[in-house]
This record gives sequence, C-alpha cells and structure tokens, in this order.
Amino acid sequence: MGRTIAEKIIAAHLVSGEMKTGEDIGLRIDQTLTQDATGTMAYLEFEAMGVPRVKTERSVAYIDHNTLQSGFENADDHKFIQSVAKKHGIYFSKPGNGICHQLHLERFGIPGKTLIGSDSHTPTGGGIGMLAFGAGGLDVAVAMGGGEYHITMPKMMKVNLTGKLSPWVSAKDVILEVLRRLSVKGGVGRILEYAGEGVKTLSVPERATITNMGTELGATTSIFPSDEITKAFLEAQGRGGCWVELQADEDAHYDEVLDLDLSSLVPLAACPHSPDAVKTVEELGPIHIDQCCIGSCTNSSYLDMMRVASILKGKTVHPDVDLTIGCGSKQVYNMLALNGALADIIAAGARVLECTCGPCIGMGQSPRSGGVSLRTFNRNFEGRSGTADGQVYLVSPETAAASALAGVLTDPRTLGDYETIPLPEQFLLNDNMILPPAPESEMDLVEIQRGPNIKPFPTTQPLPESIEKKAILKVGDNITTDHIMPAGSKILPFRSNIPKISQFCFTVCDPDFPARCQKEGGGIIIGGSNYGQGSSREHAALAPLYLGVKAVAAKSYARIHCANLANAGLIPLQFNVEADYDKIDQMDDLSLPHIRQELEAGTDVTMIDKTKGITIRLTALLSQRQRAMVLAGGLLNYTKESAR
Ligand code: MIC
Ligand code: SF4
Repeated sequence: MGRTIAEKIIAAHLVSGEMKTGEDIGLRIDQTLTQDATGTMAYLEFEAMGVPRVKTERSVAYIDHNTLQSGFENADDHKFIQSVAKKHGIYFSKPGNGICHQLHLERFGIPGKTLIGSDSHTPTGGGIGMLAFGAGGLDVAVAMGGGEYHITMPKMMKVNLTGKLSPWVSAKDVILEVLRRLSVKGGVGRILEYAGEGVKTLSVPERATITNMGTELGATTSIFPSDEITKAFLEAQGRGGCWVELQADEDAHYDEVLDLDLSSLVPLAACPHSPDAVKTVEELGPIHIDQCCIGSCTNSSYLDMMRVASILKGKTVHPDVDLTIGCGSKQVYNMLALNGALADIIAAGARVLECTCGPCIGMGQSPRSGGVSLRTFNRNFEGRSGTADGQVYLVSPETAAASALAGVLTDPRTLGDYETIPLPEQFLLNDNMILPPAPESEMDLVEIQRGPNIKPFPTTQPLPESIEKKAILKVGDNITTDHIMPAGSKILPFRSNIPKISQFCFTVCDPDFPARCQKEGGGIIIGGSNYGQGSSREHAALAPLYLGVKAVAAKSYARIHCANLANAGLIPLQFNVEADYDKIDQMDDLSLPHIRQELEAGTDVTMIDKTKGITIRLTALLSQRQRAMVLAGGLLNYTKESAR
C-alpha cells in the first residue's frame, strides 16, 4: 500500500516502534530549534545531560520572545543561551533578527527532514514539507544529544483542497475554517496532510500560516507536499540545493478526509476567547475596535506585510485605533524598507515594533480594559494579551488592515480592487544576525555566562510506592498552559527561575494556588477535558512539580502537555469513567495506594477519595518508556540512568 507524505518521512526516521496508529514510536531528529522563553531551560537540561556537542544536523537557538529587557533577567538569559550555543555547536539568532518559525522557514528548513522545537508552533515548517513537531524543552535537549523523539503514531487526516481563494480571502481564513469545522480538539492524535488541486494555488508563506495554526486544532502536526512552489521559494532564499520533491503516493491511505473548497471561503474571525469560536466577518458586523496588531509567527511574512502596506498606502489609521506592525524577520523589514512599503506603513500611522513575538505573548501592547483587539495571531485565550478582560479576535492581515482604517471590524472585500502581490524571485539575503558556533576544537575556550536569573533545573525523586495528597485544585475543560503557567511581560523574565515563576502558577484561575500548595505540600490536580492545550512550555509541568504536585487526574489531555508532565515525572491520569470527575471536590483527601506497583505492571490506577469514601479507576496515559521515566522521577533521571 502507498504512503502519505508524513508516513514516508516517519519511515525514513523510525528508530523504534512500529508505524501503527496508537503505537509509541521513536524518531531520529535532524534539526532542532529553541526560543528564549523555553530555551534557557532546554539548555540547562542539555548541560545536565553532559553531551559536549549537539548531534543533530542543525540546531538553532532563537531569541524572539522575551526581548523587552525591562530588568536584567531577559538579557541574562540571552547571554547564557548565546554562550551555550557557541560552545555546544548551535547556531544563534540574535534578538531583533526575527521570530523563530518565520526565520527557520526562510533560512534553515529542509523538506523531508524532521524538526522538533521547544515551541508549539514548530509545525510551521510543514509549510515546506518538513515533519515538524512542538515539544517540551527536555525532549529538545534529548534530541540535541542524539536521542529519539517519541510520539504516539497519529492517524492520518487528508485535507483535500479544491478551488482557489477569492480576492481578499487568505490563508488565515483557510485555517480558521478548519478550526470552525474541527474545533480546538479536532486535530488531537492526527497529522493533517494538505492535498488536492488547491495546494498549487498556495504559496509557501500561505501554507506556513496554515500549518502554524494547525497547533490550535491540537494536531500532532500538519504538512504540505514539497513541489515546484516549494522549490521556487527555496531558490528565492538562495537554498534551492536543499529542495527535494515530496508527494503522497496515489494509493496512500488516510483515516479521514476533510474536503475544503477554497473558492467558497470568506473572511473569518475567531471570537473571544478561543481560536475555534469562528464566525464570518460579515455576520459579526461593524464591531467597534480599539486596537489592531499585525504580525506573529502566523502572519508576518513578506507577502502578508506587502498586502498590509498596499491597503494602508496613502490612508490614515482611524483616530480611535492603535495599529501595531511587527514583521516576522529582519529580511522582511529590510525588503519593505528598500521597496518603500515600510514608508507607506509608517505614513499611515502604524506603530512599528521590532520583529519579535511582542503582543502575541503579552510582551507589551496590552489593549485597554475591555478593549477590542483584532490580531493576526494564532491564540486569543483569555488574558493572554495581558488585559484580563481584553476581547481578542483573530483575523487575517487583510481584515486587520481594512478594519484599522475604518475603526470597526471590516470585511476586506469592501476595499474594491485587489492587487496580486507576487513572491520575489530573490529574497534579500543577509544572515549577519545569525552567529555560527565555535569550531569543536575551540569549544573549551568558550565560557558559559550564567547571570543571577539562571537557576538550576529542579531535582526530582523516583516515584514512591504510594501517594497521599489533597485534590489541591479542581478546574474545568480546555484549561490552557496560559492558565497553568501564565506568560506576559511580568512573568516571562522568570522562565529560567522555576522557584520564582512557580509563584504565578495557576494564579489566573486561583490566586491562592501557590500558597495553598506550599501549605499542603503539593497535591493532585483534577482537570476536565483537553487539559493543557496551547503552548509547549514545560514550565506548566515544572512549576507544579516544584510546588509539590504529584499527578493530574483529568478527562483528557493535550499531547505536548501530557508528554511534558511525564518528562517532569508527574503522572497524567485519565478517568476511566468521565463522570467520576464530578465526584471529587477540591481539597478532598486522595490516595494512590499502589501507584508504583501499578505503573510497573502497566495496569489501571486506583485512586481512593477518602473524604467521599469512594474508589475511582484511572488510566496512566504513559507508554512503556514513559512509565519507566516516571518511575525514575522524570526524563532527565531516566536519560542519566539509561546512559550508565
Ligand atoms: C506561545 O505562543 O504561547 C509560546 C510563547 O510561543 C509558547 C512557548 C512558550 O510558552 O514559551 C508555545 O507556543 O509553545
Ligand atoms: Fe511567538 Fe506568538 Fe508565535 Fe508563540 S505564537 S512563537 S508567542 S509569535
């Protein structure tokens, strides 16, 4: 039987396990990327493993998230990462060079290769036919050391594209439509593979917008074929030599098929506070807006920005609206500066930001209280903008620019004539903000710069025979990692300081959570379905670990967070009967009397709610390897033990 594109890449990288849906598989990883909000921890973990040089074909450390530097903390992290990168064989992208995913697509990504990144939007690389996954920092550290990356072999879903996008409708509307149909849980356990005649009508940056936001579906990853369009893009980036063709076999088998006629799409918006709360811009009507933010790893390419500049040209941003623009990379900014488009953007009255994540991760530009903000980003979780009651809508750059001029949510189709913007035959190439590592012969001369904000990775203990803890917190469905470990300009500086950052853990849901954990000596968290959706930040596992949390019992989990819990040595438990969730109240006394023995044997887990006098059965969502890891007290201990 023929193979899908993803199956071909998996087969070529399979180190352990069998390519059968639901099986645990280990993959060889060709490339890794980190960003600074998760990178410091990943490199501390890499150091703890004691591997002198990375064993991947290419590893890159980007600085793009924590660039405000309102204190010494972020700058400390940057210097630490720069020195680790130089010593251990990693390319370093300086702050101001751009956003990791945009840059990786432009300068490093290669079709047919595997990539993992300590950022959930790493599947952006699927836009050029890479098999790219978001992962926890520890998984990235292990891959840099030459270790396998483990996933559960996903189902294959074909997204069959037909037709062609109408003027003023763009790639963002495609992925918003997929989100509308499938929801934030619809991609869980699946790889979305884009196919069909419609693929040929989409440029690489458009494809990357779609694979980037596949993360919001909970998908393991998303991928496009590598074709003539991919080739032209790589050639324009001066990298035509790394192009290979990648197509699914004619008789490839897909478990599911989603048909999407591009011609039928209209401008869409994801309403507060979820990327799948999608409505048409037309049906939402002229909502008054306060702010428009254009940029982020989803929509900050040359094409996106040229389109925005052409809409703004000769006009003025509405007096009631703040418009911010952040290009995805220095390449994009530089080209816009040279061709005059940046002048059009500035003249219209936009606030031009440096090319980083910026407002997407709450690093400045929070909207006014209750303010409506249109963003071309990929997430609109409650509070993520930095304003607890901010009303964030996710829209295309075209919709954002049209609305910024009108002062109200505006369908860009009302703008009239549509000018097609071609992809340049040659992008401007200047990698002077990417620093190569020191040659291996000189690595010993490089000193690691460890400022006072860099605290060591928390130590963990092997799993005890039994656990007696309180239900320290009970939360509902779709809890995101932004709830568990909030970000934003006040908290992000402490990403390399677990003792400090843990004081903010879950405070969005319950300000007393950290203090209660300290008083009670931690506990067990009770969660609803899709627990831990969103970002790959392992801090959402490390902070609870530091606070003494031992396990989570939930209805279901998001993939990366579930793996991060196991990596940290915490047990992700799933209720066998969902209704048992209702029986437990916060602060009940819980016991897992045989936990070690049960994990060793791979059987169901018994939990006794002593307050209610009931016994509940759960499943530990752990592969055999992960069980061994949790028994050892987490992936770091396990890796050290296995190396002995
Ligand atoms: C995000 O979009 O939430 C982030 C910030 O890029 C995260 C990584 C992080 O939490 O540092 C992600 O998506 O993985
Ligand atoms: Fe940065 Fe936002 Fe992309 Fe995360 S989603 S990598 S914060 S731009």
